[in-house]
Amino acid sequence: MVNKTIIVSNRLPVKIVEENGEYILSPSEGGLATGLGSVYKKGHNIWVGWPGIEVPEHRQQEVTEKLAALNLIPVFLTPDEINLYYEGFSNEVLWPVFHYMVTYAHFEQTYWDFYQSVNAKFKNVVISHLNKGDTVWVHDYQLLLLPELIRSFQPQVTIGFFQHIPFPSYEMFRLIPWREELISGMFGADLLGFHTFDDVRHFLSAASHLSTAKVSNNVITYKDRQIVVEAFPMGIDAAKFENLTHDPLVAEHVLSLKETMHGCKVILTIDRLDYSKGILQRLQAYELLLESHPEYIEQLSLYMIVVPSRDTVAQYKELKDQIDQLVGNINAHFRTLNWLPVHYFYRSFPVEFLSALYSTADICLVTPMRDGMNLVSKEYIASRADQTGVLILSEMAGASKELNDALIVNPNNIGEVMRAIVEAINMPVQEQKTRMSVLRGIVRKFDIHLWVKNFMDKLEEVKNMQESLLTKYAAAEVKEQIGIAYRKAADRYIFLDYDGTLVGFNGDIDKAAPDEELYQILQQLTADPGNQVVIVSGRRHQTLEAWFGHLKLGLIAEHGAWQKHDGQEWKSLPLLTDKWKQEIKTVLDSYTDRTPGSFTEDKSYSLVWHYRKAEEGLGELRANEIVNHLEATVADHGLQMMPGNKVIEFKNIEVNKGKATLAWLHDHHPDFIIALGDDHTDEDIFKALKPEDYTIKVGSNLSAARYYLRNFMEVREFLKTLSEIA
Ligand code: GDG
Repeated sequence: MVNKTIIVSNRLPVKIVEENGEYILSPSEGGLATGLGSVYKKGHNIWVGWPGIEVPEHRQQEVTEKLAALNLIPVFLTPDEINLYYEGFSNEVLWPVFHYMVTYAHFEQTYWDFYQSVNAKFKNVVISHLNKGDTVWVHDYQLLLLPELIRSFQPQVTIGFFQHIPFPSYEMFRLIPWREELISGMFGADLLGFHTFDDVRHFLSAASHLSTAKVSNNVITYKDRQIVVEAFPMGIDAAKFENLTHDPLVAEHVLSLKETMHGCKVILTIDRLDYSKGILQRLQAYELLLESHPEYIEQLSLYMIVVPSRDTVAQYKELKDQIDQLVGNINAHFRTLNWLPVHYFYRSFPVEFLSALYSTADICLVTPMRDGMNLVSKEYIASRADQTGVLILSEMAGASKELNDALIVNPNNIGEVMRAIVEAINMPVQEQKTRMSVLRGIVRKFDIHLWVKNFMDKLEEVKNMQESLLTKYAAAEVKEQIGIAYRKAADRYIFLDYDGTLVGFNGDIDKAAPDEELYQILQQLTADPGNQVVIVSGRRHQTLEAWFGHLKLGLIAEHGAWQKHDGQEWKSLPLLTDKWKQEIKTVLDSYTDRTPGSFTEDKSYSLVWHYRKAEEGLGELRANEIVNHLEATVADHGLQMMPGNKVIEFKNIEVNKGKATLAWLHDHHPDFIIALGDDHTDEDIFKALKPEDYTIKVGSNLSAARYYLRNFMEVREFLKTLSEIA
């Protein structure tokens, strides 16, 4: 069986109309459809989605067959489903909240019920075509639950998810009554893609607040699976827009447009009717311009296309009325006998006409209040074959993160938008060209084809990473294999980290004392004369002495600054200095004063700033500030700064658990070495040891260690088993 790729989105990339009782299909030419064409049109690949019209049951078979010829698979939806899942939950809950327009949201229980049942309906269609090795790529906010629904049916399948609209900050997202369910739904994917890094950050923040998943950088570990979250800024079919500029039909449109505009400078705006697009505010900026700069009267034309959308919904109808009214007012107020300030069209046009508009417009004004990406801005750039033209772009559009050479504005700042228009009108051609050629380079390079490739390549990479890490879990066979090596050996070294490895974490560092079970395990291990057991910890030597001084153990404290061999005295590393401590401590104390729950631990040769008990998020924020603040000081003193598990540690560069472990082994060649640790300071041990030694990371499978165990309970079980081997 050949593996295939299944694309899933709310809408199929096709337009179906019924003419004289016959269904006529015309494939969509949108950018996404073109980009994904290279995927779903190949081999056995398919695209699953709603065909966009209501099809009576007795004719569904016929439509299904017609679509199958285009590799498209329909999910038929009833009017109720469209109304409640699509118009309702998707467009009246998710759309407004994700665009920071929460006052437009209606949190209706029936919307949610239908959102769940329609996502399940999509799942049924997908799984009826799904085989084990297939890849599924789910698109957008209408299908947030689908990844998990598919995964629960087929756990090994590869699933990618891309969201085309913004992901809001956690404070917005948490308002949704069904927020946890939405996050778990998305967790079904292996790769979650957003347009910008800000969306990624917001998603990771929501994920860490709303689930028990472990979030580290952009990798989420959830139910023993890694989910990668990445930004993939979507591009357009740039070549198509370039080629259109040579189309004779486009040239014809350009001529007639120029005639209509009577030599005025043309400002173009194109949007779907939506409150997120900032259409009213843009009109206000234009009105302000005409009021405060009467010299531009009869010199400018605003060409405004609003594409009809969702106008049966009350809020959209109201917006449409407001736009009509404002355009009417501006035209009534400023028009002259020969000149109309706003040319407004509430309709859509063929792409050749759009291309002509892009070519004609001196300025393209794109000022959404929020936009996932915004493709109009990129299409304008791709259409500027002669490198002139000025793009004014809202900083709230994802595209502003890439298109830095546009004039970037805050769309709420009407005065700033107006000033940007003035700047654009007066921008010298040479500057226009300098900016436009940079913008064109970006739009051409990062086009829709590269976007599809980057996403698919990353998805494959994530799957490979998961598989390579999967083999690292110290499952029963691995433990057995280690057990056999242990039994064969007569001279064994066992290096054990303490916090997080032998005991769980405690908010209060003094409370994580060893318990009876741990003492028993250690006693049993050390009772074997072939074993040399060494605790390698970041803790103070006094603490290790109090807890373990009475046992037959080797002790390494403060990451190696102090060592004690069984039956001997504590010794510190020679030539260490602690002169730097006061300077760093003063800075840390100033952060502690501003971060309730944090404190500084003072060890002989290191300082540790702890924030486990600080408010979630605030601790991380301060930790980042500290890192930035002290970077230079740390370098000056030859120190190292190590961010760890809710701590930042400052210590001399020579002090390192890896070096300490090697020093301990100096001149010894035992026939069995094992090291277990959970923290990234333990990574130094894993890297210092030889590849054939046994190294086990605790709590995560992202490590230089050979294997991992899930938590300290598993470590204890494992050590117990070893200690019982005769
Ligand atoms: C969502 C996100 C994200 C417009 N008028 C006509 C027409 N269009 C085409 C444009 C452009 C597309 O529609 C609009 O794309 P946008 O990106 O601006 O906006 P959304 O539809 O809201 O899309 C958005 C996008 O997903 C992709 O991820 O960028 O942020 O909201 O391609 O050319 N096309 C034709 N006639 C028109 O009159 N033929």
